[in-house]
Amino acid sequence: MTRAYLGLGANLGDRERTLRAAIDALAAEDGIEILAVSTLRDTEPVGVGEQPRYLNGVAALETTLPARELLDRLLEIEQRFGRARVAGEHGPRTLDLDLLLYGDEQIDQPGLSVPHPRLHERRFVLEPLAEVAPGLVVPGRGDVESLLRGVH
Ligand code: GSY
Repeated sequence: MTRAYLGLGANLGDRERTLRAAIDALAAEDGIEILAVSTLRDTEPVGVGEQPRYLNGVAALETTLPARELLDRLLEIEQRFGRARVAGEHGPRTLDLDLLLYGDEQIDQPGLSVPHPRLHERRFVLEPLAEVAPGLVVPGRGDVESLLRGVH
Protein backbone atom coordinates (compact mmCIF):
# COMPACT_ATOMS: atom_id res chain seq x y z
CA MET A 1 0.00 0.00 0.00
CA THR A 2 1.24 3.46 -0.85
CA ARG A 3 -0.03 6.73 0.58
CA ALA A 4 -0.66 9.26 -2.16
CA TYR A 5 -2.01 12.82 -2.29
CA LEU A 6 -4.09 14.38 -5.04
CA GLY A 7 -4.74 18.01 -5.88
CA LEU A 8 -8.40 18.66 -6.69
CA GLY A 9 -9.48 21.65 -8.75
CA ALA A 10 -12.37 22.99 -10.81
CA ASN A 11 -13.28 26.37 -12.22
CA LEU A 12 -16.14 25.63 -14.59
CA GLY A 13 -19.72 24.51 -13.89
CA ASP A 14 -20.89 23.44 -10.43
CA ARG A 15 -17.40 23.16 -8.95
CA GLU A 16 -18.27 21.59 -5.61
CA ARG A 17 -20.69 19.09 -7.09
CA THR A 18 -18.07 17.98 -9.61
CA LEU A 19 -15.31 17.66 -7.00
CA ARG A 20 -17.54 15.67 -4.63
CA ALA A 21 -18.64 13.36 -7.46
CA ALA A 22 -15.02 12.86 -8.55
CA ILE A 23 -14.05 11.90 -4.99
CA ASP A 24 -16.90 9.36 -4.96
CA ALA A 25 -15.67 8.01 -8.31
CA LEU A 26 -12.15 7.66 -6.93
CA ALA A 27 -13.45 5.87 -3.84
CA ALA A 28 -15.32 3.40 -6.08
CA GLU A 29 -12.12 2.37 -7.90
CA ASP A 30 -10.52 -0.96 -7.03
CA GLY A 31 -7.16 -0.36 -5.39
CA ILE A 32 -7.97 3.12 -4.07
CA GLU A 33 -9.12 3.97 -0.55
CA ILE A 34 -9.82 7.61 0.24
CA LEU A 35 -8.51 8.49 3.70
CA ALA A 36 -9.28 12.19 3.98
CA VAL A 37 -10.46 15.15 1.95
CA SER A 38 -9.50 18.69 2.92
CA THR A 39 -11.78 21.67 3.09
CA LEU A 40 -12.56 22.91 -0.41
CA ARG A 41 -11.36 26.50 -0.87
CA ASP A 42 -12.39 29.20 -3.30
CA THR A 43 -9.11 30.51 -4.76
CA GLU A 44 -7.78 33.17 -7.09
CA PRO A 45 -6.50 31.68 -10.39
CA VAL A 46 -2.69 31.58 -10.40
CA GLY A 47 -0.53 31.91 -13.50
CA VAL A 48 -3.35 31.53 -16.00
CA GLY A 49 -4.51 35.08 -16.79
CA GLU A 50 -8.23 35.98 -16.75
CA GLN A 51 -10.19 32.92 -15.60
CA PRO A 52 -13.04 32.08 -13.24
CA ARG A 53 -12.05 31.42 -9.63
CA TYR A 54 -11.13 27.87 -8.67
CA LEU A 55 -12.40 25.55 -5.99
CA ASN A 56 -9.38 23.61 -4.71
CA GLY A 57 -8.68 20.90 -2.20
CA VAL A 58 -6.51 17.85 -1.53
CA ALA A 59 -7.39 14.18 -1.04
CA ALA A 60 -5.24 11.67 0.83
CA LEU A 61 -5.54 8.06 -0.24
CA GLU A 62 -4.01 4.63 0.09
CA THR A 63 -3.50 2.65 -3.07
CA THR A 64 -2.25 -0.68 -4.30
CA LEU A 65 -1.86 0.77 -7.81
CA PRO A 66 1.52 1.67 -9.28
CA ALA A 67 1.92 5.43 -9.83
CA ARG A 68 1.39 5.22 -13.60
CA GLU A 69 -1.79 3.19 -13.18
CA LEU A 70 -3.07 5.65 -10.58
CA LEU A 71 -2.37 8.53 -12.98
CA ASP A 72 -4.25 6.73 -15.76
CA ARG A 73 -7.28 6.34 -13.47
CA LEU A 74 -7.16 10.07 -12.65
CA LEU A 75 -7.08 10.99 -16.33
CA GLU A 76 -9.97 8.62 -17.03
CA ILE A 77 -12.07 10.19 -14.26
CA GLU A 78 -11.26 13.69 -15.55
CA GLN A 79 -12.56 12.63 -18.95
CA ARG A 80 -15.65 11.05 -17.43
CA PHE A 81 -16.52 14.33 -15.75
CA GLY A 82 -16.30 16.07 -19.06
CA ARG A 83 -13.07 17.86 -18.53
CA ALA A 84 -13.23 20.60 -21.08
CA ARG A 85 -9.87 22.05 -21.96
CA VAL A 86 -10.66 25.50 -23.19
CA ALA A 87 -7.88 27.43 -24.89
CA GLY A 88 -5.19 24.82 -24.34
CA GLU A 89 -3.39 23.28 -21.41
CA HIS A 90 -3.98 26.13 -18.96
CA GLY A 91 -7.58 26.91 -19.88
CA PRO A 92 -10.48 26.70 -17.41
CA ARG A 93 -11.49 23.17 -16.49
CA THR A 94 -14.45 21.28 -15.09
CA LEU A 95 -12.12 18.95 -13.19
CA ASP A 96 -8.43 18.75 -12.49
CA LEU A 97 -6.95 15.79 -10.61
CA ASP A 98 -3.20 16.20 -10.04
CA LEU A 99 -1.03 13.46 -8.61
CA LEU A 100 0.96 15.46 -6.05
CA LEU A 101 2.81 12.80 -4.08
CA TYR A 102 3.17 9.03 -4.32
CA GLY A 103 4.72 7.75 -1.11
CA ASP A 104 8.19 9.20 -0.80
CA GLU A 105 8.98 8.45 -4.44
CA GLN A 106 10.57 10.88 -6.85
CA ILE A 107 9.51 10.01 -10.40
CA ASP A 108 10.45 11.86 -13.55
CA GLN A 109 8.98 10.15 -16.59
CA PRO A 110 7.14 11.49 -19.63
CA GLY A 111 3.75 12.68 -18.37
CA LEU A 112 4.47 11.62 -14.78
CA SER A 113 6.42 13.91 -12.44
CA VAL A 114 6.18 13.24 -8.72
CA PRO A 115 6.33 15.24 -6.50
CA HIS A 116 4.25 17.52 -8.69
CA PRO A 117 6.80 20.03 -10.04
CA ARG A 118 4.88 23.15 -8.90
CA LEU A 119 3.44 21.81 -5.63
CA HIS A 120 5.99 23.65 -3.47
CA GLU A 121 5.10 27.08 -4.86
CA ARG A 122 1.28 26.83 -4.83
CA ARG A 123 -0.57 28.06 -1.78
CA PHE A 124 -3.81 26.60 -3.15
CA VAL A 125 -2.17 23.15 -2.87
CA LEU A 126 0.02 23.59 0.23
CA GLU A 127 -2.76 24.87 2.51
CA PRO A 128 -5.12 21.92 2.01
CA LEU A 129 -2.15 19.53 1.99
CA ALA A 130 -1.05 20.82 5.41
CA GLU A 131 -4.63 20.39 6.61
CA VAL A 132 -4.84 16.67 5.76
CA ALA A 133 -1.16 15.83 6.42
CA PRO A 134 0.45 18.09 9.02
CA GLY A 135 4.21 17.55 9.16
CA LEU A 136 4.31 15.85 5.77
CA VAL A 137 7.70 15.97 4.09
CA VAL A 138 7.71 16.65 0.35
CA PRO A 139 10.64 14.63 -1.01
CA GLY A 140 13.46 16.93 -2.09
CA ARG A 141 11.64 20.06 -0.82
CA GLY A 142 11.06 19.87 2.93
CA ASP A 143 8.07 19.88 5.23
CA VAL A 144 4.78 21.31 4.08
CA GLU A 145 4.61 24.00 6.79
CA SER A 146 8.06 25.39 5.85
CA LEU A 147 7.02 25.41 2.20
CA LEU A 148 3.86 27.32 3.10
CA ARG A 149 5.89 29.97 4.92
CA GLY A 150 7.94 30.41 1.74
CA VAL A 151 5.01 31.26 -0.55
CA HIS A 152 3.38 34.70 -0.70
O1 GSY B 1 -3.28 22.18 -11.84
C1 GSY B 1 -3.67 23.36 -11.27
C2 GSY B 1 -4.55 24.17 -12.16
N1 GSY B 1 -4.43 25.59 -11.77
C3 GSY B 1 -4.98 26.23 -10.72
C4 GSY B 1 -5.80 25.80 -9.65
O2 GSY B 1 -6.19 24.63 -9.51
N2 GSY B 1 -6.13 26.76 -8.73
C5 GSY B 1 -5.74 28.07 -8.81
N3 GSY B 1 -6.11 28.92 -7.88
N4 GSY B 1 -4.94 28.49 -9.84
C6 GSY B 1 -4.57 27.57 -10.77
N5 GSY B 1 -3.78 27.73 -11.83
C7 GSY B 1 -3.71 26.54 -12.42
S1 GSY B 1 -2.78 26.19 -13.87
